[in-house]
Amino acid sequence: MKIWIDGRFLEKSDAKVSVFDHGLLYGDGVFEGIRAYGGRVFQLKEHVKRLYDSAKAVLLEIPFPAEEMTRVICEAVRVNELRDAYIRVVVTRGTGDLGLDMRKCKVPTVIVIADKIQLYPKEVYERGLRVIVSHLRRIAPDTLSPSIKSLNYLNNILARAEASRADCDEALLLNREGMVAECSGDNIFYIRDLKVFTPPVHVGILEGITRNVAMRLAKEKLGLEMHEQVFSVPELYRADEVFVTGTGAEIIGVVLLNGRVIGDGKPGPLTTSLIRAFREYTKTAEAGAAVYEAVKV
Ligand code: PXG
Repeated sequence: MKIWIDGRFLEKSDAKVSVFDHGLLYGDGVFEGIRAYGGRVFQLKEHVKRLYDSAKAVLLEIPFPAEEMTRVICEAVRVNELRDAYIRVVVTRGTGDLGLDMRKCKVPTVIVIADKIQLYPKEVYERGLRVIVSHLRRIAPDTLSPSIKSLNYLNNILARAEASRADCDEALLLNREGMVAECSGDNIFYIRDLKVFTPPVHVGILEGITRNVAMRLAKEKLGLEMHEQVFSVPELYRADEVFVTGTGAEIIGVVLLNGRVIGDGKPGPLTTSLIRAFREYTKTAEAGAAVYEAVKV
């Protein structure tokens, strides 16, 4: 596997960062997780845009323009001869000294990893996700905005660990007001009476790219009403269907929440239709940049 780091492709064993990199020392940096389906990088423009927005928000200047990042991401897929892939783009503050001062970090470290995708096992899509509500609150927008995809993921990781220890797959986090925010690595939706609901961005969530696609497909392909609305946990208990969206998960039905069975305990019919619509969409030209076709032109 070849990894792009600071301007060149290196073998995995040679692709290394300094122990003085502030990404390691402080989680000072931003990242994106992106999928490729059949040689198409899914929602590439949207992911690159979010990366540059995240970087800007933390005063991190990526040392080349978005167009070049787009090219590097496609090249990383091609060099590794991947079609279905998981791509991780990481931009750290770079190497500095042991202090917090970002001015000591002169050059950001930029890493693009394109690897084989490890899908959730098929049975997870079939049996559905078991979720707990975490005791941890989602980090507040006035502390570190969850809309910034930063390298500080301990809030999410500790919530996920809580889920694992409770023999569940995912953890749902509430905001400081106790309203539903998002899961450790996914956005959350519910369906009731043919209407679809998801928390608005101001609740304090990552504006998921899969979330935005799912919202569009629910409206356009399934003909459902879509509402971005603030809600609390009991509304999920009485929902017809609950599902999560994310680059890793794509779309997965939730069947158990804090010990309450959702719907009839299986992924719901509309969720299943939405998963089908999503899979179809990933194959379309509109869904993302075709990295192998790009070579020919
Ligand atoms: N909320 C949070 C906190 C996330 O980290 C999402 C929502 C969904 O966003 P996208 O844009 O991916 O639809 C995420 C992203 C994994 C994995 O391995 C998950 C994410 C990122 C990277 C890896 O499960 N979730």
